[in-house]
Amino acid sequence: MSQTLSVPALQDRVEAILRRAGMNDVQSTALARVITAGERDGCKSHGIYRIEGSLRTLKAGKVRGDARPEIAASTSRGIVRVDARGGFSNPAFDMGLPLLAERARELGLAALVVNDCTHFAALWPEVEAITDHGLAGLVMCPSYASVAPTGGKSPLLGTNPIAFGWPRPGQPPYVFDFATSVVARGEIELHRRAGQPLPEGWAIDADGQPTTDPAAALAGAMLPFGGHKGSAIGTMIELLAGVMIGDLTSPEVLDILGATTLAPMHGELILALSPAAFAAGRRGDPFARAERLFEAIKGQGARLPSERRFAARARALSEGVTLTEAEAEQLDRLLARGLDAVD
Ligand code: NDP
Ligand code: PYC
Repeated sequence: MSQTLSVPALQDRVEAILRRAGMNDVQSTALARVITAGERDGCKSHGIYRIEGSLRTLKAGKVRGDARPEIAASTSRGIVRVDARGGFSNPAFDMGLPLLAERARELGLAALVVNDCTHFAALWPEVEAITDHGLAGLVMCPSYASVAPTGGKSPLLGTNPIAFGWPRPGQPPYVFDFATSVVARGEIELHRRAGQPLPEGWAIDADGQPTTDPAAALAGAMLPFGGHKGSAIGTMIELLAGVMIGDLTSPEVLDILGATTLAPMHGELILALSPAAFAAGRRGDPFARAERLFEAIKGQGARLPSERRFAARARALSEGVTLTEAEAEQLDRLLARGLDAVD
């Protein structure tokens, strides 16, 4: 039987599972929030499906469930650095956000660098947290080698997500958030579990031939979105959010991790920009001008990114989140057995 839970009840259940598995309060609270937000907003590839992978990574000793992030020394006022100390990225982001916002307001532009973190989550919760401060946000990170560069045949780049947010006074922000592969790897795994073929153009097999078989795709390589354009943006993310911040690139992550069934450990780059500071003394109010642009987009019948997600959120907050029988059973099993429930 399917089961419907209120959003707070689901969050409590997820948090209890993470604590039962041995995570401390800092890690379990931040993770439960982001996993529940994924489920609430209809983003199945980064919702409760991610719990098992997080626990597997914990059991393999590749992430520290007892980590307490700390603000690290930085060479510049414009760069806030947080050491995740081998824990998950989300509590480290939470810790750095207030200082990031303060510096972005002061300087116009500031960066938050998170080092030595495990990252499995969607980026939009972080982008929305930045827009809540009236700032624009740009967030990116590598993952593990799973995407072939355009013209290549084997996994090298990560699925490297990038997300952007623009604050909109009185209404939800403009936010996009996507992998630089055609889709997130989580989508391929969800197709495999559901026994569904992939659409054409998502992946190649281990011989470099196009495939619609999810298992062959997981053994082969995913493809970048938009051909050479996605390939170049994915490479930029390796450079900015890997090499530049002194952290791991996706091929280095895979070498260390040894498997794509575990959550990847690397760094993350978060930029916050003050539209008010950049536009000062120039034409018009940037927020009013942005609204005219959004109206023009919608005026053509197009939708803004995240509108589907915000609608799903509104539904979940009033009606709750419905889990399938298998999902509800999985949560029960993880709560009852803790780390013994995962390989
Ligand atoms: P999708 O292709 O599902 O969605 C990408 C974005 O495009 C969303 O903002 C979506 O808004 C928007 N969008 C979709 N269709 C339209 C449309 N017709 N018009 C306007 N906007 C549209 O994303 P991906 O599969 O590429 O990525 C899913 C998630 O996976 C992301 O949240 C990403 O952060 C995460 N991810 C995380 C990784 C990690 O290492 N941590 C790695 C890779 C991905 P809407 O949601 O409203 O549909
Ligand atoms: O879905 O591509 C993905 C992904 C990789 C790491 C976390 N999510």
